[in-house]
Amino acid sequence: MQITVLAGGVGGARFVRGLVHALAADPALGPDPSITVIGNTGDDITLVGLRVCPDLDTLLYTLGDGVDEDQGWGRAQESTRVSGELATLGVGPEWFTLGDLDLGTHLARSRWLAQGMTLSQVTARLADRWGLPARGVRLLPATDTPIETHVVVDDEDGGERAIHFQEWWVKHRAALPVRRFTVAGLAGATAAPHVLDAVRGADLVLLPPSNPVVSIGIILGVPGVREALRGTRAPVVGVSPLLGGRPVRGHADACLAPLGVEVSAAGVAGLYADFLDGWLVDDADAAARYPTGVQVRALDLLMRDQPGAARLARAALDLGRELRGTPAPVRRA
Ligand code: FO1
Repeated sequence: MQITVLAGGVGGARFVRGLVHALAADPALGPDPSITVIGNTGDDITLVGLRVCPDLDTLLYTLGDGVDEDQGWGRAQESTRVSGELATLGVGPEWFTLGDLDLGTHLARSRWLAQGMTLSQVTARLADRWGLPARGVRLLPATDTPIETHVVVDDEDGGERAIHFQEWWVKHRAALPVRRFTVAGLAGATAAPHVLDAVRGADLVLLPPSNPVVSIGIILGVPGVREALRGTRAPVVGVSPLLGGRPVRGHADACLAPLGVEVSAAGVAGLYADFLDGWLVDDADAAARYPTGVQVRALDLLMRDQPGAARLARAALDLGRELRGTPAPVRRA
């Protein structure tokens, strides 16, 4: 069973880990399941001369059991001696902390890129280091073309200026009103190798509760991806990132409002309506109106812990089976 997931950020990584656990615990869900994760790269930023890929690294560390569980990003047992020295030297933004172990990832990635490797090749090496293939997981960047999400905000004298997404997200905690998002490099980007095939040839496509604008939205903006989703024979099942009009985590609300999209599970489903087949929402949002043709299932949407993430992943797998016309496996009590 080929499952393809479009993911970014902490919620997406936790959902994918739940999916890995659900499939391992329940072989009836699909023979030799293989998961291809298409990771968002719009968050990427160059800092102190190093290429940092926050969403890819969050997926690597989470799926490789090396993530700082409380933060949801960065390495467990991390130290910040180097960033402390950089701060003393007045180098690099103080609002974005690069841990010592995390710097190892960025140094290796930057070195390999400088030697001419593509981001896909670099990501495959990092995935090997984190044992992803042994878990049946292939991690692909959405594109090997460098892209960056920038946020256009008001400047002091009534004009506007663009800041990097990470500055808006981390330094300003998404509190600066957004005029619009722009993604440098996206229009001319090429989907990374195997990305379009992973969508077209999937038995099931899943959209975890990642940010619909700056994570999933960026992946959808890579030329060819949206068309592949519209054309795939696989059911496309998504999980709402909003519960009762609020994001479970992060700032999806601050991203949707500037787009004029209703900040609700229904509003996000509307963003995906041209390819979405199934939509998991919280019980609190069960009564809302959803796009016609989308099968909606309500449940407790919160992933409180890893078993909770596996439960949510199982619900998505079950809805996918239902949509494909095969009954959900009879689960042991
Ligand atoms: N998030 C923060 O709130 N503060 C940080 O200093 C920070 C550093 C950081 C370093 C590496 C990395 O991969 C992620 C980091 N993040 C930090 C999280 C990051 O901003 C978000 O996880 C994603 O970009 C949003 O999906």
